[in-house]
Amino acid sequence: MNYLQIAETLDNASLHAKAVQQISQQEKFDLNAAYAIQSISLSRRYIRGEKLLGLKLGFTSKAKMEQMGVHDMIWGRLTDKMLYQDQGKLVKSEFIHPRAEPEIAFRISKTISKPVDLSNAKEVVDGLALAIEIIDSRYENFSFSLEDVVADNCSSAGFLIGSWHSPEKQIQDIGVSLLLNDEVVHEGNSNAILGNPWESLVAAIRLALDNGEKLEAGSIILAGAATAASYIEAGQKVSAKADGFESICLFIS
Ligand code: OOG
Ligand code: MG
Repeated sequence: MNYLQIAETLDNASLHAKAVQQISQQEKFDLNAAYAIQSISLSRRYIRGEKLLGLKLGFTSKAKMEQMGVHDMIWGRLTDKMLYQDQGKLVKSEFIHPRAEPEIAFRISKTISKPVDLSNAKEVVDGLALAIEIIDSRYENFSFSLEDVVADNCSSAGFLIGSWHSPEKQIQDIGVSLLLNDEVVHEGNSNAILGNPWESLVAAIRLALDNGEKLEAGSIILAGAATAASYIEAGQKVSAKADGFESICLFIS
């Protein structure tokens, strides 16, 4: 299998907003190969000038696993090109078949050099925020195997972050929802994320350390959606709400 070629195919699919066939339908490959392809495709982005801003976890909730038919936690990378402003605009034609999902974001306070657990996770975080993630699988029909989606940087395509709050803010057991044109389309509870969204931070740090990925002050981690995702269309306003947080939104054109 030619990792370089597959990374190029996926990167081009994203650049030109044109879906490609699942890799797994052409060739068998394992998760190690998938993460290697992801890493190469990210190198192409870095060469074009994109900066790594942080990491995202995927399939940390049952709602997401069931929607996509995939049952293992995955991780991908977020770059500055993917970042949108709250109340900003997203041009749908720059994407293939984008979906939105509500997320919780952590901001790292200092360079991470060792794993954390639930008892000390807060010590490495200086901000918590509500976020929306835009996912856009580069595969036809938004369908993929676990290896396919990992190679495709876990469908990462965009994200926006609301205002940052103190790490003391409650993110456990809070209602989270996604709205299209101010109508709730998906509702969930933050504890759907690994039983406690802080577990996502613990897992992301472990994965980053295991994979030699740097987490420095200011890095952002998306915990994984607590609800299923919704397709978005031009003309829509997409918002996320969570108890205790100001709602955030994006306008699709
Ligand atoms: C993969 C990305 C999953 C999440 O929050 O679970 C993810 C996908 O659903 O295309 O971002
Ligand atoms: Mg997500």
